[in-house]
Amino acid sequence: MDNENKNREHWGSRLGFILACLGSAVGLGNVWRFSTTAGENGGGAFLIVYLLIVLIIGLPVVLAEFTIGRKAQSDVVGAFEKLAPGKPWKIMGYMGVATGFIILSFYSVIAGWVMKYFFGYVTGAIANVPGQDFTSYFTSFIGQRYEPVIWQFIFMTLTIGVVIAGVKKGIEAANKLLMPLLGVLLVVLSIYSLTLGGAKEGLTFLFYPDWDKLFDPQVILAALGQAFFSLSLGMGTLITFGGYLSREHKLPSAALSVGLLDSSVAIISGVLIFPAVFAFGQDPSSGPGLVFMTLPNVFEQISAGMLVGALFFFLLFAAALSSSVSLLEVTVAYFMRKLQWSRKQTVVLIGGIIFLLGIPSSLAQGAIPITVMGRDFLTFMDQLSGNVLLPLGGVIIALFMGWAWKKEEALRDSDLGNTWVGNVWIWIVRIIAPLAILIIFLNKIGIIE
Ligand code: LEU
Repeated sequence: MDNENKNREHWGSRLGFILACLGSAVGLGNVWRFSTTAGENGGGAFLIVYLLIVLIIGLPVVLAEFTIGRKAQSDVVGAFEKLAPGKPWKIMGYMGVATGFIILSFYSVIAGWVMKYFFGYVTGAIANVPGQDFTSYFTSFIGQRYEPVIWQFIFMTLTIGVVIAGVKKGIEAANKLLMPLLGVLLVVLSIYSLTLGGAKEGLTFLFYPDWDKLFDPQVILAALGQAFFSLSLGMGTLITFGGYLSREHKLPSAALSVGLLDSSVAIISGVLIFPAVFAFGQDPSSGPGLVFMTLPNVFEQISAGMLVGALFFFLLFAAALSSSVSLLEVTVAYFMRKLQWSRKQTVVLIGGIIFLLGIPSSLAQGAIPITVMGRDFLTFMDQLSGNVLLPLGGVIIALFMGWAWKKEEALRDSDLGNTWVGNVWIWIVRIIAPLAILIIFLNKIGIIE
């Protein structure tokens, strides 16, 4: 073992590693993005396609990221430098670091809104919204100059705090607490939601299979995109986390657990949101606004609404925090090695820069009209990362695994061995995954409709 490896931080346990990856995967995206996309794309039919895609394309790429990370024992740039010295693959690493910066900058803005709502429910301030007009309440709040930035600052400070504490004492410990809590809250709230009288309609909306849509290319593309975003694939989060894993932990079952649990959380979130939305005659397809403008109406009308609202926004906050921690770690791991700085110094510097980069996203919601290519700054950053950088990263990672490694080494290093599953995996990362991802990519940037 060389010096670098000896001093390297590692997870305390295999469970800690799985929970940290799950924490990264389960985020703001699972709670509303899954429900909205499922609702718009045929409910049950979407669900079938989504689960197949997670299994056939998502999990193999998750396993590829884990394999690359554990083998290299480095950050996302270092991994490619180490495994393919002098080759251009490390461009992927730089792209991953840039994507971490970009996503976290606007993710922390939205997470700040979640915190504002959480405190609104805890203090009861939300009960006094004039005329229960949550649409005006939300739009006037995000349109302010200072308050949303202050919440974004608080959220970034918490993220920074967890990452400073390190891999084992910070990220692993936080997820060991947050993930089970999230699971319990999610189940309790969804059971409660099913008692509100909209269960039949809500579940039909979410699960009814519109069979015509099963082969609809639009549905397949939507499911592919959702799987990708939800599993945090394509920017090296899982490479970075795999880099803190020691040799004795088996990778395929870890990939399977993360994929299945992430999908379960998405489905249970749908079971929480839709029955409640239908029970109170709200619009299930109000998209991103669903959480901030529609659900408060629901909470307003139920007897323990303030408590349920507080629990719901706490759940969302916990999910967002564990994802933001993983985004910050991708960039911090790289700069710590590059600058040879301590973890603390690096986290404060990089976290501070990301906070500053997020300010235009916050201001662009009404305070100052900052637009890029006809979109407000937050939407631009969101689309640039989700629609361009993540899919492209996924293609490169799959191709790297499939073509830059000898087949025998790839099979050995992934722990799959020369089995039929191993061989299927190799062909998925060589051909099927890159091709499929390329199709979403081209579709999203509008080259194919
Ligand atoms: N997987 C996360 C989510 O669903 C997003 C990722 C970019 C950290 O919110």
